[in-house]
Amino acid sequence: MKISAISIFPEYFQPLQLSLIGKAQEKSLVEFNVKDLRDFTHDTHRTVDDTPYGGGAGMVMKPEPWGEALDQTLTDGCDLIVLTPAGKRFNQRLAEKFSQSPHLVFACGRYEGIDARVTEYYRSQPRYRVHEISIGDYVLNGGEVAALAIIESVVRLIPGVIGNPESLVEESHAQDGVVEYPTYTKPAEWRGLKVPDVLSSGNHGAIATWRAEAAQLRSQHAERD
Ligand code: JET
Repeated sequence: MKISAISIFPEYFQPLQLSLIGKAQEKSLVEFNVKDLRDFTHDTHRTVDDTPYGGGAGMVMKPEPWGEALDQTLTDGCDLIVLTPAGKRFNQRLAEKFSQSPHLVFACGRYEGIDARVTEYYRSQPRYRVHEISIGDYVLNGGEVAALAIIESVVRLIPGVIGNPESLVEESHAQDGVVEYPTYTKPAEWRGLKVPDVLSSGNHGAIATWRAEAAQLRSQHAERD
């Protein structure tokens, strides 16, 4: 899979060289291509923003640098992902869908957002799929951190990236693709707190029942939506 990102802070993507994702790149399972939006400006100040039509606070990202950057980055059949708090909420189902794509392109906006004609224009091009995506109901200074979260969740689903694919199988059987029961390791007692006896019983049926009940209790306590 190819993953491109366009940002005025390409250094944000440095952590992709670390750990499992760095290894995936070394194994050529994924190829990253990060571009600086300012490289697609033509004025001496490398301007990427301007004042909003209609007035109001803050600055809006100009469409021309985005158009040039995207024209030089998008490929036929790719998925363009625009990070925005107004987008569709990202979840494991979308991570699985994006993991099937040949090429993901992340557009990381800043300030008060990107001129709305940019997504409008690329949506009108049938060779691309455009997704406006939010990672949650809060405001970030830019899309970079949201893109990193999505990239991590997608890349770990690419076959060969995770050493033990059993853990992916276990997750996909669980609700929303997440192991929701509490987990324990040694020691059997820590600060007066004991590991539930059933987990050392060797009775796999009883363990499965206990985990299902514990997951149920946990989901009642977790705040959802
Ligand atoms: C975000 C994503 O804050 C989030 O996304 C980054 C961001 C910040 C500021 C402006 C912006 O503009 C995007 C745009 O797209 C058309 O205009 C994006 C919060 N949850 N998920």
